[in-house]
Amino acid sequence: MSSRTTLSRFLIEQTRAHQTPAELRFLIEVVGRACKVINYHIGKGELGGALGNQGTENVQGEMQKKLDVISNEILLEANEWGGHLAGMASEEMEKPYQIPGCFPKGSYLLVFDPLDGSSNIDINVSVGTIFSVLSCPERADICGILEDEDFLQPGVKQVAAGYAIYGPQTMLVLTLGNGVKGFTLDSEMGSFVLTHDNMTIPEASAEFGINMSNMRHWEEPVQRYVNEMLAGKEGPLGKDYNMRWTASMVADIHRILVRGGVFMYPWDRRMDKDKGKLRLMYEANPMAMIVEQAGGAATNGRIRIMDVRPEKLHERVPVFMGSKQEVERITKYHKEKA
Ligand code: AHM
Ligand code: MG
Repeated sequence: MSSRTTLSRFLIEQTRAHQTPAELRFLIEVVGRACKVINYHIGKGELGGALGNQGTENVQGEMQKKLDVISNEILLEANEWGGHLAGMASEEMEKPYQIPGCFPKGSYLLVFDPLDGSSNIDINVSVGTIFSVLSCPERADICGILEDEDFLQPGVKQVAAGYAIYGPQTMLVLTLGNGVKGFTLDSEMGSFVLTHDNMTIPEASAEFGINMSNMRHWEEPVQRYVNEMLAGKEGPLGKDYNMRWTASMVADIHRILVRGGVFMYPWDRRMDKDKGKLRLMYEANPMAMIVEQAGGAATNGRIRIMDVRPEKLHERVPVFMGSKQEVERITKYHKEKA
């Protein structure tokens, strides 16, 4: 019988080799289990009656899909009773989720975007779940109510980050701060199996992803950067670039982890000063940790995303991440303009 490394076995081995705390190991297992349940509901699609709008708006003022709400519930319910968390925060909820008093509390905070790319659900294109794990700050009244401030830690403080991608194959991609591992869901066995042992992003690439329909609203450094790529072999870079954009950040970042490239969601003139579309805590920070752990880079155009000090739970940030050389070039253009 071939010995396959399941997520559980991988986590136990992490404890032996890197002293990963048992509580964190349990947390990751629970998130993995919740992602399997989300995967089940997404896979059912119309058969499960879960497609379409919920008819409500989230804190961001966006229309919620039924599956946004279902995925959020699944993650909350799976994680509230195990005693590993002090609290949770979700892109879909205005305030932090308090662990009910009947359950014990742990020392971690779980932050997530339950279903990223949800505009793609109804058209049967990959979507995902993004999560980030922080330590709960030590406070005397830790048994009391968690405040937004408890979560407002820069990305460098993350102890783990990951995403599940629900696509042709469902995968869990994970970092505990020592490289990036990819696990593929074996649906018959019901387990995530290690299939991508050392995910790395090449330093150079010739592929970019950005919503080009917003081009007229970008600032000059982004216009310059993209125009140079569009100029191809005949331009200053002397090579042709390819463009890919799925409008699911999880799918776009997954592609970059597999074959390189750069992903961008820049500031544009319709946004608040220095802000972006994507959320720092739920999307940018966890993806930045994964991308950096895979040898790539992630900035907001000026500084490393993981160094941004969050001021609000639902703060938004411009995002440039992927192959190092590309991210360094676009960051340089921003700095030259400053
Ligand atoms: P969501 O979390 O509500 O799905 O929004 C985030 C998504 C990202 O996955 C994606 O990169 C971006 O929004 C696409 O937005 P748009 O198509 O508006 O440019
Ligand atoms: Mg999202």
